[in-house]
Amino acid sequence: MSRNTRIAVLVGAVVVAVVAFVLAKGGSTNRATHTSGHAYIYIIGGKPKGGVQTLTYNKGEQVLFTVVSDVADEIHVHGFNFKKDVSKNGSVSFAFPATDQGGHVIELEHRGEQIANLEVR
Ligand SMILES: [Cu+2]
Repeated sequence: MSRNTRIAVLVGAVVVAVVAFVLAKGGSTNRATHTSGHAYIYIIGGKPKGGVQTLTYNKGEQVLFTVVSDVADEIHVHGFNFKKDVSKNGSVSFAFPATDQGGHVIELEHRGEQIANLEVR
């Protein structure tokens, strides 16, 4: 290898490492996104598995999601202001038309824990 080739290989390796780092970092900070259809939110120890995911629906679509929880609480869909109780190790489903555009917090009401973000666009 010539000196220039060696430098090129080194630079290439650094670029690959930086890109891998940025992708890995982006992967951990970006929230999981679910677009349309039936979404599932799993609550483990009172926290959403995999972090707070964003459920994205187009205006006019049917919002449909199920919360499976290992703790008893009340599920509150802000904005739409729907509330349903979930029992320990139970599940509850919500189905309603996506009428209100914008971001709406879904939370475990009693814990004040956000479990998802409902995005209507
Ligand atoms: Cu609330």
